[in-house]
Amino acid sequence: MRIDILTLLPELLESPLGHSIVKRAQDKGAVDIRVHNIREYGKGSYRQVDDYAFGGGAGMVMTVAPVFELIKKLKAERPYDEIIYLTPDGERLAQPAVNRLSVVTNIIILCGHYKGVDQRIREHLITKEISIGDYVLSGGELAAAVLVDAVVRVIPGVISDETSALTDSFQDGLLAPPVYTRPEEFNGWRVPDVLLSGNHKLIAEWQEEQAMLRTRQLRPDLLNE
Ligand code: 6GU
Repeated sequence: MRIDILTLLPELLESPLGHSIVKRAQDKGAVDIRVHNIREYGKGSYRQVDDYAFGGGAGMVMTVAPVFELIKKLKAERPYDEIIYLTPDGERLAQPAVNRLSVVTNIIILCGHYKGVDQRIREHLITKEISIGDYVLSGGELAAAVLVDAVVRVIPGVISDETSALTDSFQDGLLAPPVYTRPEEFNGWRVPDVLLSGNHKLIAEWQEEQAMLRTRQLRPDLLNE
């Protein structure tokens, strides 16, 4: 899978893409992530990439031309399955959409800044608009890091223990059950006996029950869909 991220702040993406599972996935060749600085496609010697909004109002708006040129160049090199714009007014991200994106070949992710991008970019170039939740971030970069992390970890083969990503919270529509590790007792706090029993059938039943209990308690909305 190839992911091209278009941003005015490439530095913001360095650390999230350079560690842990996302880094290992790149090292393995499971994903090829390229970060492009939109400013390199800006106009004039100042490399201008934003301008005042027509009709007034607060804040600068990202201009069409630099984003257009960059997307045109990329599209000439390969076909893209989706060109995603990250914006608080997009469709709220959830696991099913993450899973679908993890099996496509090429995507572009556009990070907006300032007051957003000229509407004509959204109308003519973007195929999908995604939000990561009902709150406003200063720009799309942190949302891009979230989206890429979520997608990359479910690309088949990225997590070595094949079942690991499949047992995440949300993968079966439920929250994940609690987990424990050594020691069996700390400070008088004991690990549930069933997990030490060695009875795999009983353990699986307990985990299912706990997942259901947790979901009913913490996220009943997940059960009513
Ligand atoms: Cl994708 N972008 C911004 N700027 N804010 C957000 C968001 C995205 N998702 C939630 N808030």
